[in-house]
Amino acid sequence: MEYVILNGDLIERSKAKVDIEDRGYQFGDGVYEVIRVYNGKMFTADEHLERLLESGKKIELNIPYSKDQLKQMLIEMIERNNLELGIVYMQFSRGTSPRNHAYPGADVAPVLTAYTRETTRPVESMRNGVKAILIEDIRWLRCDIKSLNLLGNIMAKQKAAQSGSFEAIQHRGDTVTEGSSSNIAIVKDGTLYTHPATNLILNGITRRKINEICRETGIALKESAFTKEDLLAADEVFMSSTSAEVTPIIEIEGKLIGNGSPGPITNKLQNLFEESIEKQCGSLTVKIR
Ligand code: PSZ
Repeated sequence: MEYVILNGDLIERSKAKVDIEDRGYQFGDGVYEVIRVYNGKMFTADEHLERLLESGKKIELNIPYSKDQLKQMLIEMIERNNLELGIVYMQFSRGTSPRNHAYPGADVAPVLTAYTRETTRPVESMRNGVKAILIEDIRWLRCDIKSLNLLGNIMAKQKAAQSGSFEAIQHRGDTVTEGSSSNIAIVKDGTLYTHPATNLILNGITRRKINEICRETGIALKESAFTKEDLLAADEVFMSSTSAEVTPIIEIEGKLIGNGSPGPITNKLQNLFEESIEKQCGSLTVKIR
């Protein structure tokens, strides 16, 4: 039996129903998070839950739980479902009320849903790298919010999938912003460049961990925007996300990055990222190398 969270309750999945006038369903009016689970333990749960509460504040959606209450609920669901390796998905919509663009009154409570899913680590693509396309970033100007509205992101990802690529790297004019569901970093002459945490990108938890690793280990880091030309001329390119961790990008729009195989700094960051997972969640059975 698989259990999910609906509002405060852990219930059987088949019994969990949401209303057709849920604002998440009708307007994409809500916020969400995806948290990785390794060895039955959540990785960087505090950071994800803090970002969820912040996303809520940014859209004036009052999440009626503390970080610790949310964490406790998720832990119970993970244990009940015996999830060892996978993800937790959690979202808050602004609640259910007769369709009207303006927010409902304070009497309407947000709707919380969460579930677990088993997923392995994508070790093949982490080892060998993936292909990407370039696409104009047509999203709104609050990409820092982890909103349920993902049309721009999913249309970009679909374009990548149709052309046999794994990720779509978005750019506003000449400036590279982020992937459809990942942050993008490049390495040039030993320095790592990644778009600063502004309104134009989601400040990824994986991105933050990688930046922290750079600072701790003396890898030169510049949180400054780079162009499409910089991207194509980079020595190394990688994407980062909760699911993809650090995944090398070895080809963009049919052009090889460097010699077309994952670079040394990317490999080093993968190893150090794995170490930080193991520190929090215990030994990984399947490793990148
Ligand atoms: O399962 C998946 O494919 C996942 S889990 C998380 C993501 C994809 N992507 C998160 C994300 C994003 O959607 C955008 C637009 N930018 C950056 C990221 C990376 O954020 P973190 O590192 O917090 O997952």
